[in-house]
Amino acid sequence: MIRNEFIKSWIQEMKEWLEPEDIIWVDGSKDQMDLLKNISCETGELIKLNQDLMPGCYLHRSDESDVARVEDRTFICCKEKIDAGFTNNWWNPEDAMKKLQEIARGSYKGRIMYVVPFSMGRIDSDFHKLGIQITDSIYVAMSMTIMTRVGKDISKLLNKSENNWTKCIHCSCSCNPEDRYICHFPESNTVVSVNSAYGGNAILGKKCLALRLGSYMGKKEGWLAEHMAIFGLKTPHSDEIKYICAALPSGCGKTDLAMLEPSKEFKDKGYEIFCVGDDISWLKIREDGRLWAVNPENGVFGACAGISRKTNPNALKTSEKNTIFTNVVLNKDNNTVWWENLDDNPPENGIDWLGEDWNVNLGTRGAQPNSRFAAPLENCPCLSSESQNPMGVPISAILLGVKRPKLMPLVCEAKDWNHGVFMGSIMSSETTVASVGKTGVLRHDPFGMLPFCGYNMSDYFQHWIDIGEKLGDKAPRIFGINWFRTNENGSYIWPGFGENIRVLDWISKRLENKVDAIETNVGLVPKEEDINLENLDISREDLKEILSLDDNLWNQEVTEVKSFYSKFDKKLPNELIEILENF
Ligand code: OXD
Ligand code: MN
Repeated sequence: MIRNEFIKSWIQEMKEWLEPEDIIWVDGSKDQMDLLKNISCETGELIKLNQDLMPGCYLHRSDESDVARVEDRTFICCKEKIDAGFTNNWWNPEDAMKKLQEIARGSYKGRIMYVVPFSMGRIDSDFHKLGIQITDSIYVAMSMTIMTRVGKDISKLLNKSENNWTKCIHCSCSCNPEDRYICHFPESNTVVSVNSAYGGNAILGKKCLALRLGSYMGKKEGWLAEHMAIFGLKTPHSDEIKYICAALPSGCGKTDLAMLEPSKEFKDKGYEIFCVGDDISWLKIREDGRLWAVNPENGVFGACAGISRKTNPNALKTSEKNTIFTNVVLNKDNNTVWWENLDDNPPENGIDWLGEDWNVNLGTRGAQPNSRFAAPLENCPCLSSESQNPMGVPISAILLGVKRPKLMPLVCEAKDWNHGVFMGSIMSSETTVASVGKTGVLRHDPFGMLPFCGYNMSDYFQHWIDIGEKLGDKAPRIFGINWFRTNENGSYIWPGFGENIRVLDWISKRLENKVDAIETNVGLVPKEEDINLENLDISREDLKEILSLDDNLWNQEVTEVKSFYSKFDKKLPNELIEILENF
């Protein structure tokens, strides 16, 4: 029962604006979730899958035009344009709100307004943020229940929280791409998303609160909100599990890394990975002077494409129960799901993501390339025992990953914290299907945060430098990784997936000061003999190639980065400019 007067008057305001037929408060209970699932099966918004093989699993199909994040329609609506910075689309808050009010006025007519009180982060942690999402989409309401923490205890806490929670307004409207806007109002702690029900645009606790508004709050309150997976690494050469954060741009393998199953020989020797989170990390300095990370999410919103028993068995197992799939193939014969590359057994009688009869002989794709699953994090077979620790986990290393077929080495270490911040600031990577637009286009994506930093990026880099200064010698070490170097045929040279444990092994040995490295322009790269290639079908020559840096390409990169840096305002930190000028 909500008694908070701020919430009551906001709900009243929303009712007057959106004109719902009725209101349902979502309480996160299993009974209510079952009821919502039943209702959505009746309306056709969900399809019940084979409950013997996939208990609690459902399939949803989206509007054809609504399958990914829309960066060109995502706005930071703060008073001063400079506070959004040149990497964001800016919109004056009053004009933006006026337009959004027009678009969504009366749009809940004949529909139910689902009210979802939620928390990002555990509420028994000092590190959580409360929000209330309203939505007219039962699918979005259910997805929020999987991805965030929803429950009676959260409503109780909200009662005591006056106006200290994020207002998240979601209106599906007619899903018209021309009128699709994802707007963030950092100064009034509000998100408004209209005309999309795609997770990244509509599950507002995730990218909108935990990253865009989160990064803005973090800057003000002295912590970091990052697009990073978090995992524990156990090796036979240390008694201690080392916790690592990994920033990779969307669609470049954070989930695969966070749930990595080491290849057999490494597993047999005692290497293990424990997943804490696969997409977002909130980091703060705790009393011991170290940087600690929590995963503010409670679920995994994973990409299906590319996931198979070979590439990421743990993600596959994570999606085996209580999961909502979106835009995959329905196998009519056994009522299960399928997507390209899952296995060599495509359904003979399938229905594709558009709802049409389908089989491979048609030569078309069955699943949408950015098809997704939303699953409870607790399903993950390699979940870390620390994943629910309210304190989070202490971070020993930060990895910065890119998809660069020709340039960056397989792995290299930053010379120090500020050099690591420089490495993050110059990250460029190829675009993927996670956002609308061309894929495979190289673009600057500092720290993988280009679409998610809710304020001026010069200030963001400064914030990183300031955090490093406070951490001093307790700062995590920073490493660059690039699994994606290709040969002259365009094939990946490094096998990736479970074999990436070999690179993590080198990183862990660096952390324990067990191996030396060679200083190069990009940072400290491994000696070839320090990367274990035992039982791997890759030659020392190939390894040499992917550890190397082509001087010509590097010089071109420096020129390119200079031009990128010249777009920043005067607040771009001198520490970074000096590093660049030394090339
Ligand atoms: C995601 C993304 O879905 O980054 O996590 O787009
Ligand atoms: Mn992401």
